[in-house]
Amino acid sequence: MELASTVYTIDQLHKAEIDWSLPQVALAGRSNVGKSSCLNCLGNRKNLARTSATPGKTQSVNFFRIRFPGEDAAFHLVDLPGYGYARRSKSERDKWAALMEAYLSGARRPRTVVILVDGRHPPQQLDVDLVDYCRAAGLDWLLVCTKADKCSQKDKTARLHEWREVAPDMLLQDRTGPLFFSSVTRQGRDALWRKLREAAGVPESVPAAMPEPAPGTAHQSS
Ligand SMILES: Nc1nc2c(ncn2[C@@H]2O[C@H](COP(=O)(O)OP(=O)(O)OP(=O)(O)O)[C@@H](O)[C@H]2O)c(=O)[nH]1
Ligand SMILES: [Mg+2]
Repeated sequence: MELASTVYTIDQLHKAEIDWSLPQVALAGRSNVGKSSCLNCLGNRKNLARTSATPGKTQSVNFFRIRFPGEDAAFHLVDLPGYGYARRSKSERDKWAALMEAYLSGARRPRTVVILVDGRHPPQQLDVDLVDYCRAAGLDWLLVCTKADKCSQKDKTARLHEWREVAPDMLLQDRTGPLFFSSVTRQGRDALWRKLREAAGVPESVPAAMPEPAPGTAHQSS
């Protein structure tokens, strides 16, 4: 996994030398929900994407190129700046909204938006708005509940019910409900990788069928 491009403005988005032939899967969610930490956990790296306890750390759209050892297929995992950080000025929020709109509705938009929400809290209006936006824009989306290490079983059950209520269409994509993920314990990491690959259209290769035993070597029962 490597940082391929960083984009701060709509102008840069149009001019950036990004390999647009690769599928893109974007990580979106409120500031501080753990998008950049999730990316670092996926990539087994500490500081590939910059994280911070102060919300509003990621201010740019960051394209990370993913390629698996021994495979030709590649895709971009895209770390997005978060929304809902109250201490941002109106002009900063407007700039964020314009950049998101340009990216998510442009011709080079992502295939799938992974919507990260904090597993400790019920659905927030801004998260539901993003789900609605994806629906209206015809973008595939999937839900990931972050900070699972801080979620009790009660939290998890509650989230499952609440999100099924808010987004019953989630069941079409995701029969088991939201995925719980922790970048601290790495819970859900393998499952998330599988989902990301599926979303990018580069599913894990199915192991080849077991080779036929060579003649004469088959076990003979006596
Ligand atoms: N306990 C716990 N803390 C987490 C987890 N993921 C992230 N954090 C913490 O949450 C804070 C925010 O993490 P970031 O990854 O920077 O969040 P972000 O969504 O990229 O935030 P912005 O860039 O501001 O949009 C940091 O202090 C992280 O250490 C997690 O799975 N468990
Ligand atoms: Mg970030």
